[in-house]
Amino acid sequence: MRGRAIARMLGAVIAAGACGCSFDASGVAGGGADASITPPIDAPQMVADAPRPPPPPDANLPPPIDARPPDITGVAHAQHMGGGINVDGDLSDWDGAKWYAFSASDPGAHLIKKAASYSPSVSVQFAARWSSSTLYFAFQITDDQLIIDSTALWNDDSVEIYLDPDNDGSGPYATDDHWIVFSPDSMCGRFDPGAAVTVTCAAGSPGGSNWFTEGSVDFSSLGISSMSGKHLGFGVGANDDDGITSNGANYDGYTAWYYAPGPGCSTCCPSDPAGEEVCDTTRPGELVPDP
Ligand SMILES: [Ca+2]
Ligand SMILES: [Ca+2]
Ligand SMILES: [Ca+2]
Ligand SMILES: [Ca+2]
Repeated sequence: MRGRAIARMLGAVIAAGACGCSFDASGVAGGGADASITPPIDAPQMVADAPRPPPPPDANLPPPIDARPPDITGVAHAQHMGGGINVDGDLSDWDGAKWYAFSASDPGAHLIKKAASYSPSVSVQFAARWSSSTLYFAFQITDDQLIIDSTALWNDDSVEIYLDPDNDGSGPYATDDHWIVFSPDSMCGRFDPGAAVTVTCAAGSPGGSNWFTEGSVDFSSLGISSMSGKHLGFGVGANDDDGITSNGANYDGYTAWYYAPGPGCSTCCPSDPAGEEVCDTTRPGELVPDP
């Protein structure tokens, strides 16, 4: 189940609504290889760039913010919003946000299919903002079938984020690295082995099988004091349950907004040789602040 052991499943799910709950989760456990998973197809390829000489050292410059150079194709900008966002399932306070989009049917999408017969059929728009104390995220999901019938949030229609606050991209999840899932029924939870995070969420639907949600994560629970000057390791994924696998017991397709090419961490995801952002921090992109 692409690195997601059942041991993670319970206990870390909270009913959200803007409750500001803090919660903990059981640790990540490895599992046996899942032969039913089709390897990712057409992982995006880096375009080689001509090597450039490093700039001369400048004693007046601050040290690099992080160890990993930003990749323009994997960088999302979070806009500053002094008054913050009201996490109430009403996206009107996201007017003017900078939205990013990805789809399971994008050419070259990093797509993992749990069900061999899965037809790529989910697309996501997301945006991020930050205030003096909080990171906010909003998601708008277009889907052909909305399915919520499992205990584990990722086995239903859901979206998820990956946060590596110190952006070291070191591979295995450390205590500060987080995998947070948001569901269409205003549930959200963290399923990484690290320290607890404070997360809230509230979802809604414009009709049909489409849905949206917004959520918040407190800086203090991420070990940061501000987004100013920060580059966070950051990724977004979407789980699409279309009722195929075990009549909806499992997700049917997963796709990521950005999946860093390269060998990844060979030992981070024992149940998924390809490596996944839920267990390998070398895969996500970055979240950077707009002033
Ligand atoms: Ca709102
Ligand atoms: Ca679908
Ligand atoms: Ca399900
Ligand atoms: Ca679905």
